[in-house]
Amino acid sequence: SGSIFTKSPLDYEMERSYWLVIEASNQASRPIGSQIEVYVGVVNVNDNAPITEEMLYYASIPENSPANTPIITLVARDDDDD
Ligand SMILES: [Ca+2]
Ligand SMILES: [Ca+2]
Ligand SMILES: [Ca+2]
Repeated sequence: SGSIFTKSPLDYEMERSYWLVIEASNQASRPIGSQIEVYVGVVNVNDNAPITEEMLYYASIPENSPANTPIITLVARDDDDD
């Protein structure tokens, strides 16, 4: 038996999956072994904050403005794929 561990943190945005070739053999003087492939999928987590063009936005709106009055439009990019 054996277990597979990560050597370092994985990054979904860099590599989404791995095909590993696992080889096992006995300890005979003439070892007999075989291989199997293992698919490892990396699950995306929300590890990137959104990036906007400005660090800070100021907006103003007249009091008593009706509901659904647009206040500000900004564009953000997020390095988390999907
Ligand atoms: Ca990442
Ligand atoms: Ca994110
Ligand atoms: Ca991510």
